[in-house]
Amino acid sequence: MIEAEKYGAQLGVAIASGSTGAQYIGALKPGDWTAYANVNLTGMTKAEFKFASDKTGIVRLRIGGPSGTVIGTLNIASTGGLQTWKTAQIALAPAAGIQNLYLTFENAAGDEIGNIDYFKLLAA
Ligand SMILES: [Ca+2]
Repeated sequence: MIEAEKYGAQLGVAIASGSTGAQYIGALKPGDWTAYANVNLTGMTKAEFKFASDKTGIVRLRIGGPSGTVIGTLNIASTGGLQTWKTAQIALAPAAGIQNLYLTFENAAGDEIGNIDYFKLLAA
């Protein structure tokens, strides 16, 4: 599991913690990003995200940079609130080896898209 708030670098995001004490990233606006260095993608076919949102939005998982190749896309719909957490799995495009992973965020109106607690890469 990769805690979203344990990034190595970021632009524009904030770390917060909820009533359970779990930390997460928020203030996820279009153009913002987080980076996670040296993640082994060999054999990984899916990713699971834990998130909470009161809006719709898109999270893209990229390799190499904030404009890098997209290997997975999570479409967020409102979970019912910014502390109403859900998990969802997405398919990953094949990408082998140790890579620098980035999360980027999109919302058509330019709004913040919610909060992310963690993501996991899954081999099956
Ligand atoms: Ca977390």
